[in-house]
Amino acid sequence: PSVCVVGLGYIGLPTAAVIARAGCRVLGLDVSQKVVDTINRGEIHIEEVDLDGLVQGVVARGLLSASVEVAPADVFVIAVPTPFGKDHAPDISYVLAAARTIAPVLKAGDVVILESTSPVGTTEQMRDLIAELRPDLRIPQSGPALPARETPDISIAYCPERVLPGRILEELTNNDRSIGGITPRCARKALAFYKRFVRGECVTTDARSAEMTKLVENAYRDVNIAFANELSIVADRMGLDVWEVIRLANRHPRVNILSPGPGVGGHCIAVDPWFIVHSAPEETPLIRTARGVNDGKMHHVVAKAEALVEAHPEARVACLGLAFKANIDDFRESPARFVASRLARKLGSRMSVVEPYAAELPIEFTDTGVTQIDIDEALEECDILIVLVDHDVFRVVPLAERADKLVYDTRGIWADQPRVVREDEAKLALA
Ligand code: SAJ
Repeated sequence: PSVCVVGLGYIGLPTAAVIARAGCRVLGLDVSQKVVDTINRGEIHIEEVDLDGLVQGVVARGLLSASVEVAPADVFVIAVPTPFGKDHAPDISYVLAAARTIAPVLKAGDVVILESTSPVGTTEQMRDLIAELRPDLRIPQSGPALPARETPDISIAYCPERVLPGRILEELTNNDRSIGGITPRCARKALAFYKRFVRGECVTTDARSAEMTKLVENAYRDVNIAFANELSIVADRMGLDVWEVIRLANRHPRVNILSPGPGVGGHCIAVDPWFIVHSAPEETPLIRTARGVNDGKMHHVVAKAEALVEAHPEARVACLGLAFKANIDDFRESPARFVASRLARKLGSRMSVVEPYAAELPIEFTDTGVTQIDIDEALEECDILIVLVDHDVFRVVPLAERADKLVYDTRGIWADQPRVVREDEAKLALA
């Protein structure tokens, strides 16, 4: 089939490339002419492992091209952003805009699949909009199937992406997929499409269940990280090493505590739980509290780091990492960046940042006096090391090279290092 992928961002572009690699002719649609031009040159505008070579290959073979203009296709895959607006209300306007864009070129037999993370009911809203815009087409209705002779012209389904940044290409092919049809027939049509390029198992369900599944996956992770973050704050208060406690507890066959950190970043885990809370505000005290715990952890880390640097006014300070997680160059919604920029305002030229994945420091560090140095310079020049991201390049620094440093390791990468800041030290510092 010919395929049109709407939205060529972190999910859309890799998805378009993987579908093209499976031999389908793919048109990628984006609102940005610049993005379209970049892709048509066989280049990419985002960083993702092995994506450059793949896109170059499928563009060169004529299997993938990009455009700002929609064209007819057999399958439409929508992968546009669904941010939240005021009061954490989900904003599905990009999804509806995508439906408006494709509606004029839809024809009988087409399959429309929504992949964007969406509040429950979005696929039906998209269906209603298409029905309104194209009264000439028979659009599938939820509920009991139509009589056979009234088979709808269009199939509509929801199939969330669930890939991990940094492993997108691998997970796009190998992860299982939940495919939720507006009707069972819609789900089967979408299933046949995913079977072309997904090696993982494809499980069919209804659209609303598939929508909720995606939100639940990320809320589950958020709640579990919140548990770890809360433990780390409790351990600070009790003067315990949280890493030691977690390591020991995880030896229990049915316990698997995640890792505390400076907070939860990225564009999914800190966002998606709000979609559930917004749909059921009264019934979601746990999910809402978890969000609060994870956001609160950033402030806890700032306070603790400030106490440490204030206790050592002569010390030079290095913050290690700005990315939202390990080994990637994505600095948006990053708790590490939040903490470092708060400290920068206070410390100015006393502070440096080590971030091997950034060519230069983000805008908020301009005029603060903070410099960017590499890890070796930090080990030579700085007395206090504040670990904010667990990049592998930091992890491999041996104890001997940091033995004379004061370390605040928010990620536990140096949990072997006995000189983590304890509550008693912080109290001393505050006194
Ligand atoms: N984090 C911790 N402790 C942990 C694990 C993560 O503090 O033990 C932090 C990370 O440092 C980061 C944030 O949480 O700041 C999120 O990182 P992540 O690696 O857990 O997830 P993302 O945001 O990169 O990708 C998630 C994935 N969802 C799940 O694992 C349930 C991915 O599979 C989804 O496709 C993606 O969200 C998405 O697009 O929704």
